[in-house]
Amino acid sequence: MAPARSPGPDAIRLAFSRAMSAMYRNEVPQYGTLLDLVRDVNAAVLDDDPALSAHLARTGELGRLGDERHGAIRLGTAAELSDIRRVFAVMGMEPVGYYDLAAAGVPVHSTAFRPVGAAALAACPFRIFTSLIRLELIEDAALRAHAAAILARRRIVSPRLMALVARHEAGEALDEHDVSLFVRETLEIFRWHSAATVDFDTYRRLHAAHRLIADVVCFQGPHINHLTPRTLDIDQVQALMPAHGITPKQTIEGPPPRRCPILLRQTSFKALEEAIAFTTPDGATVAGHHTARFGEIEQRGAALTEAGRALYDRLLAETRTIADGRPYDQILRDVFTAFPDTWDGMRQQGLAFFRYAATPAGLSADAARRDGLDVEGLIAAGFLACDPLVYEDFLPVSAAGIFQSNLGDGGRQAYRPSDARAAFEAALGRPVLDELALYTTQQVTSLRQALADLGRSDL
Ligand code: OOG
Ligand code: NI
Repeated sequence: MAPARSPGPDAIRLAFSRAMSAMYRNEVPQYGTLLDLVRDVNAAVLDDDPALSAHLARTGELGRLGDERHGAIRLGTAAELSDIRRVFAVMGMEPVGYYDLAAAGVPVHSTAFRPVGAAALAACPFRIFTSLIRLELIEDAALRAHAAAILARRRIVSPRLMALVARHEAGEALDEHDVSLFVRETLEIFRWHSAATVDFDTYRRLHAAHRLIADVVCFQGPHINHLTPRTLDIDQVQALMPAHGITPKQTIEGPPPRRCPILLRQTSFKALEEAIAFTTPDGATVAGHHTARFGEIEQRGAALTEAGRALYDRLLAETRTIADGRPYDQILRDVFTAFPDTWDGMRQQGLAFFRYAATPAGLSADAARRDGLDVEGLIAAGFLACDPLVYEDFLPVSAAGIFQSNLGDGGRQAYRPSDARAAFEAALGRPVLDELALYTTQQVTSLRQALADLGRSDL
């Protein structure tokens, strides 16, 4: 008998990402509307801009665009974070980066689970922004203990799923049947539950401590709270949303619109007020409501180096201190004129990461013409091409803005700064990967290969 085919992590991730999208489309109709709008705008942009199309085809982004999305979940305990890390590992998703949102008044800290290699990213870049609630930030000790006790009772990952994960960890290949079970069981973790696991009074008290705490503690599991498609023109989608019955938040988070896009621009909208059934101590149910799920779109640009990121952070901070009566967008654009807006400028100043490749002209040129040129000389001569690496991660200030836009008033509180990263990594069961190191590796590997192709291993 021929051995059963074993889908690899990329195929499992793609299948899961599609299943998640289908489930969310069913649960949140506005998400479906948004997907259609984004697809139409992307098609129009590609039609109008052949240079952009060619660029995206060269970098592998065109092929993945229709399936590209990120989601977000919020977990309650260290054990949940560790279990989820093991489940996501089956799909080739690793924790990248540490985001301390408490600094921005939101009682969570987070990482992004995503694929890391160039081939895996091209196959399916599905990412999940994963937050762990920080109960230690609840001031009322009795309420804190109550919340911890409620969370200690729930299991978000089924024994069947953990058995599959354990087989994967033991080096066993999962066959088609195992994989479809894996996708089904994993999807269950993130499904919406319209019945709370607590009585209304507990919900109300936790809600008063912080809405996010109620969202995490009072339900059966960590429902997916948004799925975000990638658009090629966020300003256009934002402008078209109202005509499709969607009201976006007022400002787009992140950098201003630019000729050479950098990092990540995002905007969100409130999706639903959900009817919830709460229990009462005598077993009856009471009707209430809760808002948790929303919609979001993102536009991705180039990954920035440490220097580029420092410049971005400085300009963004400067923008936020100016209140001179002009609209925020205009101040943002003005302040960001200090950030070079050409690929050559950003490369020469070491602000963005690039992927390098030898060009056909470079490969066929005389060695005598290539020798003696440095990297910039090879680029100027047309022997070496480079494309910016797309930013695959998230931005803490933007994430705080996305959280807050869906929390209503009182979403921001003052928390004392702390070094919670070590506790987060201990809960996770491993350190998070450093995103700058990942981009550096991609850049260095591609440059080394390109120079070797040009016979210039001396550089
Ligand atoms: C996550 C908010 C952050 C993003 O895209 O920056 C986020 C959440 O609301 O759970 O998704
Ligand atoms: Ni998001």
